Amino acid sequence: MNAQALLTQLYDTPETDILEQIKQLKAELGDQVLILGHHYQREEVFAFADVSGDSLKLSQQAAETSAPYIIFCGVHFMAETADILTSDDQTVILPDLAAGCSMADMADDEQVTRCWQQLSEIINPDECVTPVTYINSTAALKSFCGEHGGIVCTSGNAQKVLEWSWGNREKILFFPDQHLGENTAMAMGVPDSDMIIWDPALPMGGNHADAIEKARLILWKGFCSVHQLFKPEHTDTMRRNHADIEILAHPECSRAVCETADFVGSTEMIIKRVSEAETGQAFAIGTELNLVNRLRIQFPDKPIWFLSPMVCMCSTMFRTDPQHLCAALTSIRDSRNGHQTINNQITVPQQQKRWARLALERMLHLA
Ligand code: CIZ
Repeated sequence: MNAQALLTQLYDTPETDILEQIKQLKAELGDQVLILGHHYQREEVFAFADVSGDSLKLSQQAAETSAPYIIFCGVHFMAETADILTSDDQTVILPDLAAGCSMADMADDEQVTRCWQQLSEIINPDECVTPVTYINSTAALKSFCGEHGGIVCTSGNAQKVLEWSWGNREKILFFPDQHLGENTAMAMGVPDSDMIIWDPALPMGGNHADAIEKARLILWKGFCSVHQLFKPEHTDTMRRNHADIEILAHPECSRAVCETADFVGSTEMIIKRVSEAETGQAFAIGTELNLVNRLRIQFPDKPIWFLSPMVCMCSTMFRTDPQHLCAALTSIRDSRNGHQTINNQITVPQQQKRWARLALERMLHLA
């Protein structure tokens, strides 16, 4: 049966049966398959993850596993990262190919190469700029960083990566998320006067030559469409309505929001902060809704609110549903039985893999 026909059939099957099929397929395939689940995944899928975590933890896991098949319940850049870090005889599968990341799409290879060329009209970027890409980026950009002496970062290690980068060269070009770069630099005490924004739609990113010469941090104008929905007013409302509430914000939120928060950190750091708090401590959390809902269930003794009154759910993370996970497992089983080829395999071209792996390995060594 082809992939589309299988999915159509699965959507006509009651969800309880699908969950049972996933359980059986997992048992049948055993250690041939490793399921990685990002914190932002919906509960029904997250429950089947062999390992769950943020992209840093999951990429470390991908680098270490010897399982021949890895199903990445996450988005496209995460599966690409897993393919870069695994060996050529391991197969990485993204259950729904439409699970992308709008932020990752805000910087492409052509735009970053153009930026590098424009910078070279003023400075010598290969001598004085470390390119740093957030892990939420395409393999092509990770490859760009590897080739130009740069590195990858996640929200869990951005400060370490910036320290490493400034240790090597005097300037950093940080893409695609302005906010992670800006919030991390602020926390490190970097003054505003050392940062400029690079708008890829404008010549020279919208900057004068003297500003580029002076800048230590060049921030790409990109953002997460979920985290940008949190506003400082949401913090004000929470503080007005709940005494002693702690506001936790993800560093992809705007600087204005992070400045109102008690704590800014990655998903792993947010989970740790909540788990280590005293019973009764209340929190309002500014990050993806699936994670906040999971924390509510895990810590019923700690009142937890979602920071925004609106629903801010990552629609692309939400795409991976039990039907797609079941189809991915079925495709592995059938291909092992010689009945069909694997569906939705993610394969990064070899010429990108080499440099992208170097940029990722630089990061993993720091961790
Ligand atoms: O690093 C990640 O996985 C992302 C996208 C966010 C976080 O803080 O975990």
